[in-house]
Amino acid sequence: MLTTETDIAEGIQDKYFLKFGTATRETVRVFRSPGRINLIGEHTDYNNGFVLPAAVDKAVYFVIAPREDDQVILYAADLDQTYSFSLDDLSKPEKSWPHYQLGIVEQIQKKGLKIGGFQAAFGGNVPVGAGLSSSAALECCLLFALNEMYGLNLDRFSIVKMSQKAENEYVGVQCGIMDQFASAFGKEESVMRLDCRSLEYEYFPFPMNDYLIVLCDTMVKHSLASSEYNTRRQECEKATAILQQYDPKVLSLRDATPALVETHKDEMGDVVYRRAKFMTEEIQRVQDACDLLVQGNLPDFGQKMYATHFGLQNEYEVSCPELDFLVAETLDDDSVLGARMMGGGFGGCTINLVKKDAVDAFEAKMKEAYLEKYKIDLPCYRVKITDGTEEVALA
Ligand code: GAF
Repeated sequence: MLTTETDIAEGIQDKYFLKFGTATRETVRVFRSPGRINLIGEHTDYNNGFVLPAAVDKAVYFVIAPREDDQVILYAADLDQTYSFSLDDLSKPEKSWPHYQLGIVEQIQKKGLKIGGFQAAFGGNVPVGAGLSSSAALECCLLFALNEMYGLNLDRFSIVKMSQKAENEYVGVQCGIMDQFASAFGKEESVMRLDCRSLEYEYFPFPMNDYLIVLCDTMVKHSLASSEYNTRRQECEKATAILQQYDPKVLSLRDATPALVETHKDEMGDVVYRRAKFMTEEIQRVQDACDLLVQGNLPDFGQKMYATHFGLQNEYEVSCPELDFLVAETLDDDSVLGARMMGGGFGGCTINLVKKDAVDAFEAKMKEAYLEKYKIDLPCYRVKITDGTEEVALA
């Protein structure tokens, strides 16, 4: 862990002892799960396609100890709020932050696995609602911790799948598998190409020697995000059903080509056609981008990122004016290799690949432009690629 990360984890541990006292000092343990970035391959996961994410040095931490009763006491250290429940009553509270933890406990019970009560303080530095997937980090972190504490014998694949199910079934967001996978399987200085159908994955070195990854946070948290997300899923399913009539091997858009989509354009209607066009191109783009990475061709890789953005903006329609503005601002900037909106869309961050020696000037320019246009002080995060979910040893 980096020094700043250790500081954050220690801060949460201090809050744990203030809240719960020091009686559990012998049994308390600390776990970390990172947020994620995604270089390319957006909305492809629920179409069984490819993604290219990485875990970053912004993470969620759980400081946790078992209890002898069946009570769960959760202390959200950053909010200074507590929520308690009993293991035999997982009803949904109005307050939304405990939904993730309740969802994890529900998945454990659905698998017929046994845990006892526990008490935990959690928090961290993943910006919430910024598209870095703080929710997946929260889910993976708690499940990983309970797996270690109660010897549940779950491997990382099960942790990923159960965390995704907690989000689908308890939280009610129909997300794909990318975020949980990236958080659990992250590797320092590497991006991972994940096949979201087979869950086969391959790491590609992504050392930040000459370039840095900078996230620019629009500070827009769009209320359309989850309803439009579900609509995009349905539109892709419609396209799949149409194409399947002509080629039974098309079980999802992963199995279709841009040429097949073009052939059946009229039957799909304009909206479904544009979604399917973007999706089949984007799935191919991830493969091409990985070839470019292997060749060390970052300039062309950056151009692929722009192509993804314009597809998400015009064909998939999940961007927003603030994201489009931030990407457009980089177009005539020689220090930027590539930029695009990242994650589900309708707000959150852009991801920018920026020449290292120009990062200060880049951030200053972006902040000035955003302030002038939207009267918002633009947060910029320089992220490092780190390992995935792990137990942390604090001094
Ligand atoms: C969100 C979802 F949670 C992911 O599964 C993925 O679909 C992403 O949006 C878009 O690529 O983060």
